[in-house]
Amino acid sequence: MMNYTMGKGNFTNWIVSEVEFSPDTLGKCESIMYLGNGYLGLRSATEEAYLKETRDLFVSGTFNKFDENEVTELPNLADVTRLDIRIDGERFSLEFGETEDYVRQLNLKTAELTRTFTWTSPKGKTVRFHFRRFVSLENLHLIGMKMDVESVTHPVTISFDSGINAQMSNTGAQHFHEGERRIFDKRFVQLVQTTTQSKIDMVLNTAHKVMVNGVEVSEPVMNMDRRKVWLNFQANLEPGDKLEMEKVTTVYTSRDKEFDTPDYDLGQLRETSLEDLRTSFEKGYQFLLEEHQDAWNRKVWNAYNLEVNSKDSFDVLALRFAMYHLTIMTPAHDERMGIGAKALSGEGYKGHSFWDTEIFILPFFMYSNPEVAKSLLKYRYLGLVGARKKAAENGYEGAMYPWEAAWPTDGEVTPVWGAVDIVTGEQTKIWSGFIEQHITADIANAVHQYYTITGDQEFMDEYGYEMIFDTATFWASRLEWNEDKQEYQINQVVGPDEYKEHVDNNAFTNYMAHHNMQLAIRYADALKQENPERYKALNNDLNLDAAYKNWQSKSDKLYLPQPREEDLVIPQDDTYLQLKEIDLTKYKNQEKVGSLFNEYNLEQVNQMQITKQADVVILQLLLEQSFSKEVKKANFNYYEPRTLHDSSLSLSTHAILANDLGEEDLAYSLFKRATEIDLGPAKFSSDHGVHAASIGGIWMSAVLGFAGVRVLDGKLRINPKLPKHWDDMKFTIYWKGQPVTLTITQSSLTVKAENYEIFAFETFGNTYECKDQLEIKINS
Ligand code: IFM
Repeated sequence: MMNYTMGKGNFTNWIVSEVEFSPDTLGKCESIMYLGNGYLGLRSATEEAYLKETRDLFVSGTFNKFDENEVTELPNLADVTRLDIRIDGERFSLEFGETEDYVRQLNLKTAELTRTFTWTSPKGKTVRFHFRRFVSLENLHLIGMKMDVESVTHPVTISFDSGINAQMSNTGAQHFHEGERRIFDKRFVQLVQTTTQSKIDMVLNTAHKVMVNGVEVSEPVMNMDRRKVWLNFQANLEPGDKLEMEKVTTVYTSRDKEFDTPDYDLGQLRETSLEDLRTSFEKGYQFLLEEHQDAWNRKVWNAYNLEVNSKDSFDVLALRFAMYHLTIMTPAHDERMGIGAKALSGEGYKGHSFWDTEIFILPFFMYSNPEVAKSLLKYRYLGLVGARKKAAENGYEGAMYPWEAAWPTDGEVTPVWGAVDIVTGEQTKIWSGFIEQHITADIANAVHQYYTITGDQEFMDEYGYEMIFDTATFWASRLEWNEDKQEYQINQVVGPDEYKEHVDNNAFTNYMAHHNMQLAIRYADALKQENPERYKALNNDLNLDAAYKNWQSKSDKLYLPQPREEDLVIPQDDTYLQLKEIDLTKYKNQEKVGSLFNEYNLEQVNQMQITKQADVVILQLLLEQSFSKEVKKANFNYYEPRTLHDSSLSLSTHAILANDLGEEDLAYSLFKRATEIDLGPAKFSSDHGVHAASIGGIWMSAVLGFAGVRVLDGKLRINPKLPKHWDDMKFTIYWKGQPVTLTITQSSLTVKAENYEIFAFETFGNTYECKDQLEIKINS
């Protein structure tokens, strides 16, 4: 059971707590309380093992393909968190005996996980446990753990096994060769393993310090087994005695930038990682934790100074939860890596990146930490290799981005088979990898957004233009000419609404493809004028002169579904509005997403006006200038009742649109639902990992939604409309490189140019110039 209000004093609204243990709902806290730093992701499984646990440790970018018939995935590394504890010979488990005062907490501010409780064994011996853990933001390779045990009622003998356990898998798929184990100086345990196909070496080192009442206990018993190396410690405790165990681990891989070089040497990797462990171990848990906490303050909380005063403190916690997760999910250290749809918190979606990054996560970084946004876009630039491969394989030109991406050069990695078809009993085919193509335009749009917000010309020259041009070339080759209608169309696709497969002219896809080609035309025109040398070079590589003619002639004739005359509704695709309708009440009120599939299979759902997630509605957010307020309202009102929000990407989009449309109460309630996707009380929704995009959506709902921050026609626009529950909010965004602090109340907007550089913005139709600080009255 969750509790959200246990944080007191400096930690008010910083603490997520679990106050009752249940061995049947382990996935929830394992995921939402996971620890990481963008390099490592450590799922928060309990120290003692349970049947339904999922114990995962990932290193970003270390993809491996288990066999020919499976797609590449992030392998689950050896585990260092499990402790097999015995009290007077009885196995410690919360499934036996009695537990009191159980609290597990993730402190978002310090990024430390703690767990405390008093346990009385079946034989009546009471001990008090206190576990602590962090994954360092200061040293990305480092994991710190601590266990304190106090005997309360009886003299007891405590024994525990701890080490490195590589008897792990990704739900059965074993990604590593057996490897090599070694214990140095009876203390420093090392495991070296190599992935089976990508041949990435991983080195884990761990060391323990075990003390009773401050005195280190004698040498442990050393053990090795197949894929496992561990130490056994034993100590006698009188009532009041305290055992303290510190365990420090380092993780390095041959994919780390500094080792992924032509003169790579495994010996050097082992040496460096062991040396790091020896040095870190000397510092001790508390010192390492303080270094880590300083890093969180410096890099995160002082940098992302988002403050909200809400009558409902859960809102504040949820925004902090979002920023915590946005930090730990992002491999900011390496532009060869993207963000997984389940972050680094679970095996769901195999660590693959989707459009989730560009549409739902990048806005946070573009406005709050543009350097990280750049790194994430460079990942897509490196992905041009895979995108060109995919285009060529499908008979197209240019760059066709994979629906699911792993290592940048891999190309398409979407699995082909999915969940059970409840009618046929067969596996459902996943069509997204073949025909969910809008991601290509989503990425081009993100490049454009990044450039508009940051003005980063160097990025455009080196990477951005090429991405926008070659994606436009893909679309030009993808369009199909309809002779009868004398127009281009895009047929046989899946749009954002994945409940409609093989549709023609999905509005989102057509508009975004058109936008992609128009961007290419605009940028090519500008580049010819402003940097003819660069244009010439790109023209040589990409045959731009010919491509330009294609973009122009074809985009002009691309069919863009228009609002119907009678009700202004834009057809989601050519057939949607003619499909039958069913009563969706029970699915709209469902406890668990996807309940529709208990009664229908996808083929049947394909024939009904049921939308999985924002489709036309998200189009109206991304290309908002293309649609009038009346059209937006009509489409929101038409599609929302038909949308089940069965994808976590849906609610935040609807919250933002609802706020734009003046439906403030609805907007706030949709925002609340979005904040609860992972953080809320639902027990199983995060089992396979957190919903990275929805977490980005929480931030978007606040900043793009309630604060009304947008880029329109290349200009900054700020139309705030705070929920009634919020007294004020304050945050800093970067506009063209300058930090700009916005303070918003129910009746005013204050804009402060932190570097005193003059800039213009628009608020409710008026243009302002600010070079210092400006306060504007707004109507509440
Ligand atoms: O990218 C999303 C998609 O839009 C809906 N299904 C889940 C994917 C990963 O989050």
